[in-house]
Amino acid sequence: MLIHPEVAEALDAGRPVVALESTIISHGLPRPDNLRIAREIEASVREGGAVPATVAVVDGEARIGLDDDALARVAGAATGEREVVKVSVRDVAVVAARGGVGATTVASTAHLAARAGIRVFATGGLGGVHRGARETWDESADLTTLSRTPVLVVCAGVKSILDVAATLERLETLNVGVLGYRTDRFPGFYRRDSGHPLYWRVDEPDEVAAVLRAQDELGTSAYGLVLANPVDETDELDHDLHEQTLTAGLAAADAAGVHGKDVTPFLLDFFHRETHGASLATNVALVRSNARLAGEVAAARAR
Ligand code: PSU
Ligand code: MN
Repeated sequence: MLIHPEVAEALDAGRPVVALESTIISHGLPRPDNLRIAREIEASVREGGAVPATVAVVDGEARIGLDDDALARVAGAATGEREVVKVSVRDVAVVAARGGVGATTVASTAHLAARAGIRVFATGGLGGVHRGARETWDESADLTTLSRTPVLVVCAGVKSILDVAATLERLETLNVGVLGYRTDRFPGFYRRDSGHPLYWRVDEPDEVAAVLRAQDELGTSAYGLVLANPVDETDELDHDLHEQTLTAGLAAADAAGVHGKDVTPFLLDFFHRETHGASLATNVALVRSNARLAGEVAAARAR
């Protein structure tokens, strides 16, 4: 692991740091806008009061915090760059051993962040249980990884492409707590409300910091925690557009026979194309909002 000097310095001094995943850059957002957006996400962490640490594998090295050149490579902007691999926990050692370039998912980012001593992590949406999982067994490794990784993930819930109810049940089984930020409803990524209630609501970053402290004292910080932050009302995707695109996207994935780790990128790309950029605007807005909030929580924790 190579920790960026600015990140290492902040960690040593007990200053706030927020980890960011990179699959969202390589596979979740369209090129070439993804590089600019990746920089904006980092800027949002700084606005919140913390140092950003985007995580990725570059030339076989697990990096915690990327310089501009590394960020560009993960975004696929460099000419002649080989395919950037989507790297989950099970893949990270293989890509590292081969000297490859890989973008880390929520699962592998959480793993590497915790290993580097970073507690707070921001992303767009958590992976979860896919629709039809009863037959396909497709459940994101994000869930099992969170069940054994001491990290707080700030996200806008899980995407509506997933089986949200089943995902919430699995989080319960896996001892992963879910806090709603200024909401009593589990957010639905592009939409503020997935239709599912939440048990715990927090209204200030200090409250989240207090929960993290209590987790440490009680030994439940062995498990991850989710801070679910709904997208701002003004950035929400239109209700009918969302419903139509979701139905069409699920049918298209089925017809194309998309499997395994290609499912999530396929559906995100479908949304971005079919909504003519509307879902992309929502996606960017919610990630930036999560990054900023994660910065505020990390800062509250450092105080
Ligand atoms: N949610 C998004 N955009 C993304 C992802 C999730 O809004 O790009 C990525 C994250 O990296 C997440 C991964 O960890 O998809 C989940 O993929 P899978 O379902 O294959 O585990
Ligand atoms: Mn999967």
